[in-house]
Amino acid sequence: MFETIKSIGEKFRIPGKLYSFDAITLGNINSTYKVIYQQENVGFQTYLFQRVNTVVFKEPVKIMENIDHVTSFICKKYPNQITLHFHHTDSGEIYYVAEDDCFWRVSNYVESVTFNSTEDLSVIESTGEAFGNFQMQLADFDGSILHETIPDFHNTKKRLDVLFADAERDVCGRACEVKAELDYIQSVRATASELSIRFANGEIPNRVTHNDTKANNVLFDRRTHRPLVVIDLDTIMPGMAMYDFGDAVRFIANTSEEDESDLSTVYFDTAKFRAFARGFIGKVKDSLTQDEIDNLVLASFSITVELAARFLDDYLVGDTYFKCKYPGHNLVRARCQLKLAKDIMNKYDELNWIVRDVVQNG
Ligand code: GN1
Ligand code: MG
Repeated sequence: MFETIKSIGEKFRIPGKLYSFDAITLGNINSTYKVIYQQENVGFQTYLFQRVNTVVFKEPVKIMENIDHVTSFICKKYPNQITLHFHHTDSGEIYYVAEDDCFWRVSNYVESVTFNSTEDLSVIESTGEAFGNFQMQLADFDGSILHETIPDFHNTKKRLDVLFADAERDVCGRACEVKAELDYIQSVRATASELSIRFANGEIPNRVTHNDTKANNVLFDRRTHRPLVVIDLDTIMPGMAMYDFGDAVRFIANTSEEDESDLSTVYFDTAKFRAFARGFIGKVKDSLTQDEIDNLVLASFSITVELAARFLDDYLVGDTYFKCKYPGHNLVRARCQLKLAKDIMNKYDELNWIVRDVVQNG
């Protein structure tokens, strides 16, 4: 790997001598490395190297175009804000396709800390502020210039249709193991699909959204724990604002990890939900419609069921999409998300009440 990293660094004209590299294993799709160079007169300089998963992102050049548009826009509008900068190759591109067809990009490394899970409600509120702010900053960005890099990425109805079609085909012979999960998803299929159907019919505003609002996609200052920058811009596309909210709370308000196998520890934490809602809604409430606000909880439920369906589907077709750390990892992930979805449903009225209270009283 050292030789690969070294040769990629050369393509991006990184000066100095490659000193060390470490894999960052948080993502489920791309491969990311923190790479340190020793440079004359500068000392140690850190970069982020990423190999984009081209099975998932079939047109990676389009992703880079999207990212370029969005980061340039933010950079121009808010020149003092930290943004991601991508390095150019000799031929002036912000990516490099190696001989083995691997797609590489190199950006600045922002010294920071991220939170996978935290009990600190003020960090959770700040995460909400960061994603809400991100959406606000892009409110006047022309979304029509963005490519839809993964078509129907958050089209819950289609995701569920795919799941049931794959369960029918059952290429790995695993469908018999997941009958209970399929039955549950079938029982909530209409409810979980509702918003995506309304969105497709043009009844819900089409906004520029992040589409992967996990808490660890916000970088925080190590000392002050204030948000510095929102990262992972691969899935920036037109979408539903409330799904960004929902995706964030299904991750941050989980009392356990996203892939917890001990389901007795998996709950949807209402205090964490309130903290995130305060941060997010505080930033976006004047731009969201009443209908969007009224459906934030349904969106949280829907995207949780959607992700469960995506994990379950990947399990059924033989684990080809998400990186797995052990056999059955996708099934564990799916069960965890389903447990969470059920708990959101149990707390549905309380969560809606919290949203109303946050909108009125902050
Ligand atoms: C994937 O690789 P990562 O962690 O950024 C996935 C998201 C899922 C997430 C679940 C392009 O994101 O949609 O919510 O895993 N990204 C893609 O952890 O499918
Ligand atoms: Mg991502």
